[in-house]
Amino acid sequence: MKNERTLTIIKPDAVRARKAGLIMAQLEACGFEIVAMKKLTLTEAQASAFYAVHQERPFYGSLVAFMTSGPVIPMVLERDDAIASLRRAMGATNPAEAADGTIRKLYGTDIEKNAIHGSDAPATAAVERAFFFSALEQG
Ligand code: 3AN
Repeated sequence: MKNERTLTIIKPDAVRARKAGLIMAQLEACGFEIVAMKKLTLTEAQASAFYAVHQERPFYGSLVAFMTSGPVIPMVLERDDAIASLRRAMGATNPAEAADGTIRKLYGTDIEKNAIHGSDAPATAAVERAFFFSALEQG
């Protein structure tokens, strides 16, 4: 889809490791425009709500604790086929299985602390963009 938008989050592990700038540069080199961006620390309630789809999974509590452990940098990204392109640029959920050169391979630590989030479908991208950014902020 032309000029598609998606939501990414630079996760607390990558922010803490001061890799946010490198990740943004890599995303821009991949052709993404950063349409909106902010830095914040999620509350437990906010992280629980964002990952509600995973609430029955055994890793949910740990994931929420990780995502609230420090600041995150959510961004709205735009390019053609943004959702699929971002998933490719991120690499597999488990950094050990991610392709060489992908963001998770380069900056992820393990399957939980994997540096970056990316929406997985148009419906979730719309919900996740609205979770962090108002219509005004997204232009
Ligand atoms: P992705 O982020 O690649 O779409 P999801 O949606 O399956 O992967 O998982 C959401 C997040 O939950 C992951 N980014 C990761 O931080 C965490 N996660 C996924 N699977 C596991 C697991 N088996 N153990 C711990 N954390 C996990």
